[in-house]
Amino acid sequence: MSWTKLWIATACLCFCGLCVANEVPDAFRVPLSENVDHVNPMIGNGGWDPNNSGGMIPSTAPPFAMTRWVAQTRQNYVSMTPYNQTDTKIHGFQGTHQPAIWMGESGQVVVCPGLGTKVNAAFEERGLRFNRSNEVSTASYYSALLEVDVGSNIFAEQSATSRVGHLRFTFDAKDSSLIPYVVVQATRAFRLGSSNPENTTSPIGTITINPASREIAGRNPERQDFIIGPSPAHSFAGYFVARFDTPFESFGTATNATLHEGESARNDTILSGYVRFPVGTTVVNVRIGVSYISVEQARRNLDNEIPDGRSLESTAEQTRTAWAEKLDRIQLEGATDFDKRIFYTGFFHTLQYPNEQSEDGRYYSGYDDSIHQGESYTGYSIWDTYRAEWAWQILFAPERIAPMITSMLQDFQEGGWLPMWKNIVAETNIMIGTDADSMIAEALIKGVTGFDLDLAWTAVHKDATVPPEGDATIEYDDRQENVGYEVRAGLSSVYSQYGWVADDIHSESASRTLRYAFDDYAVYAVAEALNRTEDAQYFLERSKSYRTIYNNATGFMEARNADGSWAGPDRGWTEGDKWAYTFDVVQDVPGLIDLLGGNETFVKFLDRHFLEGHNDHTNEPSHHIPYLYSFAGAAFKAQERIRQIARTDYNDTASGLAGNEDCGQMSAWYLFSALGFYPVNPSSDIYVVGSPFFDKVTINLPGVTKPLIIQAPGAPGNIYIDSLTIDGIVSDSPFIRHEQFAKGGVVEFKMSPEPTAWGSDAVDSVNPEGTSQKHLEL
Ligand SMILES: *[C@@H]1O[C@H](CO)[C@@H](O)[C@H](O)[C@H]1NC(C)=O
Ligand SMILES: *[C@@H]1O[C@H](CO)[C@@H](O)[C@H](O)[C@H]1NC(C)=O
Ligand SMILES: *[C@@H]1O[C@H](CO)[C@@H](O)[C@H](O)[C@H]1NC(C)=O
Ligand SMILES: *[C@@H]1O[C@H](CO)[C@@H](O)[C@H](O)[C@H]1NC(C)=O
Ligand SMILES: *[C@@H]1O[C@H](CO)[C@@H](O)[C@H](O)[C@H]1NC(C)=O
Ligand SMILES: *[C@@H]1O[C@H](CO)[C@@H](O)[C@H](O)[C@H]1NC(C)=O
Ligand SMILES: *[C@@H]1O[C@H](CO)[C@@H](O)[C@H](O)[C@H]1NC(C)=O
Ligand SMILES: *[C@@H]1O[C@H](CO)[C@@H](O)[C@H](O)[C@H]1NC(C)=O
Ligand SMILES: *[C@@H]1O[C@H](CO)[C@@H](O)[C@H](O)[C@H]1NC(C)=O
Ligand SMILES: *[C@H]1O[C@@H](CO)[C@H](O)[C@@H](O)[C@@H]1NC(C)=O
Repeated sequence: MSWTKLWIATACLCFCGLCVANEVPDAFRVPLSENVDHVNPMIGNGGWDPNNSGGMIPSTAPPFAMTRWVAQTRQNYVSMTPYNQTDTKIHGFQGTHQPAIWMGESGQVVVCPGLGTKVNAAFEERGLRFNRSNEVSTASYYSALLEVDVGSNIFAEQSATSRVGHLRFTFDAKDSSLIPYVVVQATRAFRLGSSNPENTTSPIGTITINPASREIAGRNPERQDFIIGPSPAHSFAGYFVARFDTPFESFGTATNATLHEGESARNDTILSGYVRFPVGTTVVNVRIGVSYISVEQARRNLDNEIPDGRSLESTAEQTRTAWAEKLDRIQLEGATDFDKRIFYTGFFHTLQYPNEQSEDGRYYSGYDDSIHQGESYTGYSIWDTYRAEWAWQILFAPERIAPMITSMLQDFQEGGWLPMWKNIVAETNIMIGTDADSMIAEALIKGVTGFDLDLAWTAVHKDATVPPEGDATIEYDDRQENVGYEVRAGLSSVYSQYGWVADDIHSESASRTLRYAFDDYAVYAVAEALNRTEDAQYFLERSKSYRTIYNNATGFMEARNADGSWAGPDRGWTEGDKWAYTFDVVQDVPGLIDLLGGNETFVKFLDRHFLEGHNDHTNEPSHHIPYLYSFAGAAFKAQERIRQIARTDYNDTASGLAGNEDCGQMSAWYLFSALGFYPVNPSSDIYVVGSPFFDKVTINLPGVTKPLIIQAPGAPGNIYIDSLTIDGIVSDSPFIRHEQFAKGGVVEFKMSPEPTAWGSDAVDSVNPEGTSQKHLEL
């Protein structure tokens, strides 16, 4: 018997039934939901480097949770997640706030069990081997068998609510020399960047231990990323209270590997607290409440969300119920298990962000470093998510949309601007443009109410009219440190001087010019929804400024300098190139087609884009491009490309996301595409029809009594559309209005194995009244 087999045999004796690879115990499959069973939280965690991976972690938490819990296999920082497929040891269970691989962590807490003659508190020493073949990871429950020594192990189980982690450790000691203990880490030395592993810093945190209440409480002021944002948030910290169900035998604090036996309070760097349990203790439950406000609030969160006496099974059931409530809204027919794993894991990903930031109706704001009344959200990469992720949330989490917008408006009041990439408690200035404008426009257009319309107008109008500090001289390069709010850097040069963002003054100039034109369209759409006719006219006009960087001589969008000269085809782009960005005009596709030479030329240009390998679905600027064929009378080519991308860029393995998940946008593309339509211009109510993937999809939209049924018999094998009827009315148009299905109904596709002429007469029929010019502004 090999060492490994012996270990497995031991595990089997103690935890029979759990040795079957990846079997979820029945107690953790309540309520029953096949859709939740199809979620594989490992999808998106693999990949050979962060740029080619989803950057996701197998975390346990309910939708939009403030904190997600994950087995920690390595230290996380900007560009590194806390769990990695290649690792063999677990160093604890982390309550993480890191929303995406590109962003920094802040205010986290780690809880690590141990079994031994001495307490291993240091990260490097406390890691325990585990075998991924008997690890269980679901949306609501995670478990792993941690190997201590031959014959001894710890079975670790995890669930969580939004602000409380629930861990259960079952200690199996081969003899009485091994003492069960748990370490709770407040602070660590963290890497300041990925380039230099030696460049670390360690903030001073706090640990207090109270044996009477069986609690370890603490404070962790770690805040990565802060240097790139304008808000120092001086008093920021993550607070926590870990409450155990088992009395302590002894306790102490630790600074890295050094133990301070019997000490009950300390402020220090690389700081932990530890508690030992009586020899022979088998099961220890610990619940860890977290807060951005205070230790007291962390304790209240604990008592509110997982009161004393609640079992891990009950916590997991509550969290699984929350997932089932969402995922069971869509039923697929004609989808394989492989398809369902991609689909429902994608759905799971789209409802993880943004994260709840408020606690009991109060929240800490890093913008003004103080506590406010209200509901708040954080953790959104708006440059990514305004595209389709937000449209998906408007459909499937409508109850959250007004509070999310109200939260952005609070950010505006406290920090002066709507967010761009708000990470944890404040802005980070990452990526370009003010696409929050589009999120507000889309919500208004799709009928969301319950937020302050005047304030919303003030905020988007400021985005569109007030340049950032030092606009004439500060470059606002990607992740530039020690600058103010970036917002529309270069705005002053676009409208008062050149008509474009000058490449010799600002970074990412050409991408910015295009983005600001779109954002102007979003502001137009807000003005239109608010009956501000003159403002609407003005911003609609400005939204055409994308034309200023079209170089007629080369046939591409190109960056320009202040003097009007072309800066070169490879200059001025952010996360894309002249190919992707020449198609970056979703607010006026007919205008773009004209500019590029008409339908036929445009279709040929799209063909070159795909055939020559320029489409890069791993990043957002390409996401809408396959759908553009439908605007030029070549819907069948859109159908081909969409199906091809779904095949090549998504699968059900850890490396199944070809690009970064980017807070749900990568999956939102798949989900909408699978249903058969996509919001190419999110500042509108129009979706572009693609090619539905499945025979039949039944959707129960929240708050809507009638189901939405999308029928496409034969779709798995037949990718082309022969005809479309919506509630019995024939449509020859590859465009669907939000109101055509938002109240339920039947969308029926007839599919074909061969390309058809359907969808070549588009722009006329999307405008059935034949009057309003605005419907042509697709
Ligand atoms: C996982 O770890 C391996 C080995 O250190 C590394 O090459 C890879 O980039 C990591 N994956 C991600 C997504 O960070
Ligand atoms: C990975 O992505 C980051 C952020 O977008 C970028 O700065 C970096 O250059 C990329 N690295 C590679 C090798 O593509
Ligand atoms: C993990 O368990 C599997 C299945 O029991 C076994 O084949 C494999 O060798 C184990 N791996 C390690 C690293 O122990
Ligand atoms: C360490 O990182 C900080 C923050 O990014 C940077 O300012 C500093 O120059 C780095 N120092 C070294 C020695 O790499
Ligand atoms: C912490 O302790 C571990 C284990 O002794 C050691 O490897 C590591 O270098 C220490 N870290 C610091 C920052 O001293
Ligand atoms: C830790 O720091 C806080 C705040 O300065 C202080 O109130 C507390 O007494 C300190 N605790 C210890 C054990 O030094
Ligand atoms: C805009 O005008 C329309 C038509 O008069 C009206 O129904 C709507 O309530 C107005 N909207 C706002 C926000 O004032
Ligand atoms: C662009 O070039 C074409 C032919 O090369 C010409 O017909 C057209 O007028 C030019 N358009 C502009 C705006 O210069
Ligand atoms: C381009 O194609 C669209 C979609 O079929 C059509 O509505 C439009 O009239 C065409 N434009 C021209 C100039 O033919
Ligand atoms: C998914 O499958 C694995 C294993 O076959 C491949 O290694 C990945 O490249 C693939 N990922 C994508 C996005 O297709």
